[in-house]
Amino acid sequence: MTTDPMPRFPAGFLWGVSTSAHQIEGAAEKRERSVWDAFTDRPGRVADGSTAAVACDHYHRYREDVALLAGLGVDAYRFSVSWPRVNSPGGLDFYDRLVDEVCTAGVRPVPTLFHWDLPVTLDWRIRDTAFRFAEYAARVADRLGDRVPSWITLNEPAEHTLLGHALGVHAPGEELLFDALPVAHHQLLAHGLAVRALRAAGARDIGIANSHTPVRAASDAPADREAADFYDLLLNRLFADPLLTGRYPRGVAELMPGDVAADLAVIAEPLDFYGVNYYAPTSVGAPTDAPSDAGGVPVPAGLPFSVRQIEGYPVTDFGWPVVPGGLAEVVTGLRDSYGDRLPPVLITENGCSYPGLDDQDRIAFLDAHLRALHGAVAGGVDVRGYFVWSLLDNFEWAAGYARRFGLVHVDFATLTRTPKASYHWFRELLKAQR
Ligand code: IFM
Repeated sequence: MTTDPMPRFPAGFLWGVSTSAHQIEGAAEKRERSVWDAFTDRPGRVADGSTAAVACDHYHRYREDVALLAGLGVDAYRFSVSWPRVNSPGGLDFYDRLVDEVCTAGVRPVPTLFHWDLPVTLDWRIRDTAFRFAEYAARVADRLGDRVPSWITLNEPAEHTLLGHALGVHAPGEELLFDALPVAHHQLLAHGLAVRALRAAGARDIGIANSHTPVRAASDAPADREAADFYDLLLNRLFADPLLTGRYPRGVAELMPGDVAADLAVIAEPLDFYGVNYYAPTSVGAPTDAPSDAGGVPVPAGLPFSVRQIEGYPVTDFGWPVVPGGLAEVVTGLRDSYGDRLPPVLITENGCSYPGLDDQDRIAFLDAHLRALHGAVAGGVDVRGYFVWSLLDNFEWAAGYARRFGLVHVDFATLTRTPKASYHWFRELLKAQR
């Protein structure tokens, strides 16, 4: 890691950390069940057999967690609102208290309205879910809108579609493969309807958090390049194109349910910012006879692509390659592809899983990604903020508690929070950026 000082980001750059409700809140008995509760009840679905029933117990310890945010000196806190909790008595009261606490700490609350914990009674395969989501967004905005300046509708609809509905390794555990495409469309429609509902409730700063992975063809062979282009379409363009251009990539609209032309006008409601979650690039080649592995996710044979190992980079303890330049590549690529249609970008997630309190590897990861991002900003890409994933070690979905992304260590037996070396490093970085 270089010892040169971190270059300065532009004045007003928003520094933050991210979390999500299901991964940290616990207090499952005080809310409706979500698809994730049902999924974790199925034996063998979560690596360590754990559930998020208690998680970090943030529901009861949010004051301690907000004090950690304040101590870090961040400008903004991205958290998510649990739809099943809002459906339950007293649920909105919790977010009321949380938002008050965050504001009192001088931190800007940035809620995400959907981070994968769909009420178990709902189903994204059904179009009506999009309309229910807009109603829910309006309820939350009605209650919190007087203190919340910025809103995020959905987190990573690509992963929720692919992992949850196409491959079945996340909740709700459907293995629909390409029949999962309506799930993507209904989430995008939900996003557009929610943007309208939030604006009608007076919200002025609205975006989405989309995951992006630069896709690298395994070789120059035409079959590898074709497979990589298709993967790029599925993971990146399927979600960015309709939002930013009002069109699906060629060939996709025909696969969506019904006539989607009118829906696309809703989906393309102008955004105030575009959130990017970046973790790693993906190497993709032509289909193989055997299943492949995408960062721990088994990709079955029989699809029109296979996922390959990226060689030549260190890996996190999840096995994900550490490629800081990929972050610059994503934001530069978005600017080049979408031009003026791309609103200002916020990096809504970036981080890594490593064990230990003296997490020098996490410091090196964040340092290198920020330097790469700075290069893109200096090159003219309009990036306005950066959020580390995550404030706390938490329930890492199908990996359970074994993968630790936090700046703050959580002992899941005692729920004691201990800031890691990366927490102190990030605090000093923020001080130097002021
Ligand atoms: O923990 C997740 C988060 O919920 C969504 N983005 C990726 C993170 C790390 O896997």
